[in-house]
Amino acid sequence: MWNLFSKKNFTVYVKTGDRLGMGTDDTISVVLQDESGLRSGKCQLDNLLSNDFESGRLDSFQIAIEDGNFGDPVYLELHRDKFGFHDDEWYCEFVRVLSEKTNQVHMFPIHRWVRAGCPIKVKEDDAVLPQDDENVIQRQEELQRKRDIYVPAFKEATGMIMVLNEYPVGCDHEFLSAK
Ligand SMILES: [Ca+2]
Ligand SMILES: [Ca+2]
Repeated sequence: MWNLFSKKNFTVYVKTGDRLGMGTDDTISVVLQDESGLRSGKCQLDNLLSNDFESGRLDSFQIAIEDGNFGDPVYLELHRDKFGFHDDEWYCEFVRVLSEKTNQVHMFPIHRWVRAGCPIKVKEDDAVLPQDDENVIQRQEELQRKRDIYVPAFKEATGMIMVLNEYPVGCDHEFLSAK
């Protein structure tokens, strides 16, 4: 029973994309889930007096999970909630979680824009192909969103150079390499 009284401490590292506009001042939170399905609460990542999640930064945060039975995280949910009226888009490269108890590092690749109110759920070391993606609906929504962005822009663009210039930085990688 002693386990119930020992918190689990984690250090959460978050890498923000390094191009202009990729940083945010919105509220960022994570939910961790272990292999037995236990979920942490929504942990807000916020360092006092620090401007977190700016372009190119690797920020680190300490979080504690009260439930001592919580194991090591295998799933991660990443949330962005608007801080003000402005929708401050954020591009996250990855989240890495260090368990202080086991000294294990858990890597959660993100490599995408995180939409306000639409949490991204990723599995540890997730490198699945699109057709094997467990989060099919999420993937479809992303594709639809890309179409919404790209289609009107293509009509107006006169060539690839202009196309590249007109897109939000970071959105173009998957799309262009998939062609
Ligand atoms: Ca931004
Ligand atoms: Ca910030």
